[in-house]
Amino acid sequence: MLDVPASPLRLPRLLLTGAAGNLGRELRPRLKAYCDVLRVSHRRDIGPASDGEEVQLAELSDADQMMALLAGVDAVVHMGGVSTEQPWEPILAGNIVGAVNLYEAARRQGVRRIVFASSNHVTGFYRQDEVIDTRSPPKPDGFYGLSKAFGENLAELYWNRWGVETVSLRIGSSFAEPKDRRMLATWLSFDDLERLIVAALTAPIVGHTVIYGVSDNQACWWDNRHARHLGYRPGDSSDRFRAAVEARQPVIDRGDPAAIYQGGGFVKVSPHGD
Ligand code: 15L
Repeated sequence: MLDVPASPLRLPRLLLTGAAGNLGRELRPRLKAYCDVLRVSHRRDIGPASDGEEVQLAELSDADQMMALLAGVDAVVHMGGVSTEQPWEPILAGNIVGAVNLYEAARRQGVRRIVFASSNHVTGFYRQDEVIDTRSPPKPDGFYGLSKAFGENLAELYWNRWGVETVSLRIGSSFAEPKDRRMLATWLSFDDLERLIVAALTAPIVGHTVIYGVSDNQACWWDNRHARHLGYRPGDSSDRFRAAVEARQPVIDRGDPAAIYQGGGFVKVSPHGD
């Protein structure tokens, strides 16, 4: 958790969706420092509200529930929805219908800014020997990455047509520490995730900005120069884990698609279970 006594960011009411997910659980205590009231939401029970919180359960695919969820909210950190490769039906409900419901509710409730948890899997079929930026054409590595590309396009539409601002975070691998060699390049520490969200909420104007969510790793495939205006400065790097990760995984199979493409194992997960 960052030490934020003089944070310039203080929103009256901030909504966190997907509060019971992996990153939602990590963000829930952190985001409280940046708002008077943190509204936390998930589709299933997440227990009672603690100090400075209000809990409101909602199903992303239910337009009425989403409309109620966004009432009175100043900004949204949208971590809800499906976060791995899965069959089409749950992805359709959570990430396609759910995203449309979220943006339509934001438009009608007058919410000005959304921080959208997109994913590096929008561009997962670029190779690990390529460096890309946020204007490189999407190359999704599955239905999940495709749904996140849709979410980014939706954000672009709602900005151009209706002035709802979004920062789309193409999150790399946000875990306590990198788990394998790929994550030495894709790792985003929890503190850097917090820095990134604060930058996304604080920058005076963002329109629709896309940024890769990644720490200051020595090896990296993503160039964030088109998002410099956000002022995101990572404070962590995967380098201190390198020796341990390489010792754990000394050999890379160069014929394995997971070692060739940026999306890693996602490029070979079948959404059909075959
Ligand atoms: C993601 O988008 C997933 O939500 C997460 O579970 C990780 O697997 C991450 O990508 C990754 O690429 O490592």
